[in-house]
Amino acid sequence: MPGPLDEPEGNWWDQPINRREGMWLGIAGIWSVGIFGWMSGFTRFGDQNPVGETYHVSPDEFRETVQGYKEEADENEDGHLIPPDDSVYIGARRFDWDGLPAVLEVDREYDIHLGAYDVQHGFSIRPEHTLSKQINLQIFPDTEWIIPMTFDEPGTYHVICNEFCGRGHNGMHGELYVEEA
Ligand SMILES: [Cu+2]
Repeated sequence: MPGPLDEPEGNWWDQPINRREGMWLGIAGIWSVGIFGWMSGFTRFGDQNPVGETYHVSPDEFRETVQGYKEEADENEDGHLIPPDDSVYIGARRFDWDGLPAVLEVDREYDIHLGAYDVQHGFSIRPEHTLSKQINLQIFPDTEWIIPMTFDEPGTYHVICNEFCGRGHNGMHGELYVEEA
């Protein structure tokens, strides 16, 4: 009996295709075209895509904006920031989050302004009771990204960097406390 590495015998390369093989090739072809269409449909109709506007801003400018926001914001008894209005500013830097921890109200729509002071960072928000559930975004220096966001469940949300940014990356952690109004 020939082994798997032995060449098959006879003229095996120009046999006519049989009915089953043709059927499966057809199914695979239709499936390929279908998922290709699905892919472009996802970017057009899916509401899972990141939204919001982006602006060009220098890291220093953005740092100053966050500083101004922090001075305007209130603090609760634990020293956590309470945004003065619907705008929340978060600056990513090696290796912490400027503007966190912050306290937000449940069911209120905020504009989350994201930016980085130095290198590219990842922005992942995970509810404490379901850490595997997450939103996952990228933050770039030179870009301010404004994302409308509403938290529909109160609780503690962990903010972690998920883009390797240097030696302290694994400790880059902040918190959002979502509370009843
Ligand atoms: Cu990082």
